[in-house]
Amino acid sequence: MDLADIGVTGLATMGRNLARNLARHGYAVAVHNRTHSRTQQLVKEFGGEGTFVPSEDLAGFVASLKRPRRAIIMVKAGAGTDAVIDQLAALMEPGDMIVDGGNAHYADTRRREAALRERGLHFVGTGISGGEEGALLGPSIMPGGSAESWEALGPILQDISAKVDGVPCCVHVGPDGAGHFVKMVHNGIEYSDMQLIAESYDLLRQALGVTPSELAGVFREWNKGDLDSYLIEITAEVLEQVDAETGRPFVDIVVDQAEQKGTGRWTVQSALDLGVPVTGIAEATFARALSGHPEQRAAAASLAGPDLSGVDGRELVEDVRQALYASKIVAYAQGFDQMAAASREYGWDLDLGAMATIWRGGCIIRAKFLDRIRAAYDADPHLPTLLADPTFAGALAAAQESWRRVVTTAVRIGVPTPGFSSALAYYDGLRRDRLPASLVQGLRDYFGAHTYRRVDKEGAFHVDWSGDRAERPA
Ligand code: NBP
Repeated sequence: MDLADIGVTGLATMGRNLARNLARHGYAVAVHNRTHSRTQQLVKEFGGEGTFVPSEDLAGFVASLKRPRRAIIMVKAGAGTDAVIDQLAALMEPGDMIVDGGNAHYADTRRREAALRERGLHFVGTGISGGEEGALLGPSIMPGGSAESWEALGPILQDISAKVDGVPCCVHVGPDGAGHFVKMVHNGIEYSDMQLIAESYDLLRQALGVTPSELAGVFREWNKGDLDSYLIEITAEVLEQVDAETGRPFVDIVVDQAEQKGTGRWTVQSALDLGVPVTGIAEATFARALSGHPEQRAAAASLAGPDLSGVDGRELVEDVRQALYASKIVAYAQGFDQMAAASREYGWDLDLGAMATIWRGGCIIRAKFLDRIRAAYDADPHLPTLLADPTFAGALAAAQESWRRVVTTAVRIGVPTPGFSSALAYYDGLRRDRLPASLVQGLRDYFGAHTYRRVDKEGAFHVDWSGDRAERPA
């Protein structure tokens, strides 16, 4: 039997397309799936695209791989992944590599990497973005794991990844769980991007009374400027779609309850642990949660609201464009802060500019905008916040009047825009000279003797609030 260069186990949508991508690039690909019919189907339908080496069981799959072995797992994240890792690890030898390309939680990846390292195996938790089409035509790939495994896997992964200006959308992100962490934040930012787009659509439709297909034209126009991105492009397509059965706009026949698979929630949970305010991602996650409570929405439907009329539509479209761009800058700044914080916490030494580079193609948040983020980190790799980069600071300055008008209008006519509002609050919070956190500290010292620091001298202090109210060093 010919030995395969690399293997894929788990041949549902993603695994099958990844295997085909590898085969189309000239690699001999070992293929396996728990239910063998999927493997047979793949070879039957796409066998002509390259060299596939099918196996009915995992032992055969492992035996068909060249040493050191490279096996990619593409199964449903969770217990299934642990089961497959255990079975593979039992069949492998020191130096072999197990790649998990599913959407695993980075903490699971850290645990799995440490356990397999003990056994001399490389475990490479890898973020893969781009959905079904990306997996086949070139995804953005975010591998973690050891430097040694990157040497053996990097060239193959870069080969099958998306390319922008000839640059592969794949770098070695960092050790252990770094790849899955970065993929998680990517997905969190994706939530935020979509929420901001949805708010733009909703506000313009409610305020101006325009049709979805008219708004498709607005998004198409926006896609020619600063907002040029995959998500804006497909927003125009979705808004233009008409339901064949009813003749109504497609967006009006879709149940308005957004689902989530959990990566947005993970991003927010991790941000809470790291102490990083990712308000854009949190609001997007909560907005989906709010939409998913029909019983509460029905009960609240008759609550009082303001009059929708009286909106001056002349400037609103451009104002919303500016608000969308400014809020997007904030969302990305927050996501990049979260990656920087995790990098410090886990010792990953993440190259933030490189993360922007590998998201430029293949993935869902691909956008021209990412070139500007990369340039910002090229200019200053230790930038404390993306908002401080001169290009972004200038864009925010240019947008802020529009942004404020949009939030004011939304509040006045009762259209919820949690993404725009929270992004503006973050912007205003970060730029403040003095924050009311000083009062919070005073209250904490009053009721809990939590102490405070002074602006004019070193040390911690406490006021004897229930006694003479004199300050004493703590
Ligand atoms: P699914 O997430 O739907 O998983 C189905 C695959 O998992 C099938 O091959 C199934 O085998 C296998 N599997 C399960 Br379920 N439990 C198993 C077990 N205990 N042992 C062995 N195999 C098991 O597939 P997908 O949509 O192709 O996604 C694969 C991974 O890629 C997931 O982690 C997903 O989160 C991630 N991902 C998906 C996308 C996307 O756009 N869909 C994008 C990026 C990442 P069977 O055929 O025998 O049931």
